[in-house]
Amino acid sequence: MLTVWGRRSSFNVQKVMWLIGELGLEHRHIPAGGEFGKLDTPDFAAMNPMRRVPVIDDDGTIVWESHAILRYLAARHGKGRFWSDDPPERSQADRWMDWSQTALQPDFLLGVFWGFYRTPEPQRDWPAIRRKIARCAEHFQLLDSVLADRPYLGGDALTLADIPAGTALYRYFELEIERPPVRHVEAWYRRLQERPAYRAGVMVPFGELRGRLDP
Ligand SMILES: N[C@@H](CCC(=O)N[C@@H](CS)C(=O)NCC(=O)O)C(=O)O
Repeated sequence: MLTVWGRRSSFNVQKVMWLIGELGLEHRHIPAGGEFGKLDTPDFAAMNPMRRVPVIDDDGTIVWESHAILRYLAARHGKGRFWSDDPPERSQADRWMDWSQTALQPDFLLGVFWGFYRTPEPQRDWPAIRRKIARCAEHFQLLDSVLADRPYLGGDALTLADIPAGTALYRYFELEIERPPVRHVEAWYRRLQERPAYRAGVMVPFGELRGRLDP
């Protein structure tokens, strides 16, 4: 049996819940982190010394770090569908996953989502927020040019390449911020919204997080 720990409002948990939905895996979900706590218990620290969510236990195999979990689940249960066995093809997914984690996520999730949305209005650092919004506009324009000739980041079908960056789309398009027109990204977002696993795992209303700097 697969068990997943993590609150559904967590961006990193959402990536994992989306893939679990795509794979149709039976699982048990245990809310943890934020208001649900549990991360400071010895049992949780024994699973993940970083005391962060998501964490999974797949029949005794414990994995933490969202991208490590995505790769593990795709390799273990995906039969090459989301993360190819062929190294050149697999690198298509890996490069977009790494780019999302090291470029898009710091600018969008930390810079914009935390800097703007999760920070109470009087504490917002507007020059920094504007710089990060502009960086995100550049990131999404770059993705727009890539998606001009393919429906998904890795090519013709959904793969792990889409999951980290695709998870950012719901919040990016819901926030009241300036965005450049990015019609290929918007078409990709519409394609993702047609997937029940995306709607269930990622399109989780986040109003409760506004102006809250606690986890
Ligand atoms: N690099 C880690 C980051 C994990 C992380 O920072 N998770 C956040 C939620 S997105 C967390 O556990 N925050 C503490 C909390 O929710 O209480 C990953 O990708 O899994």
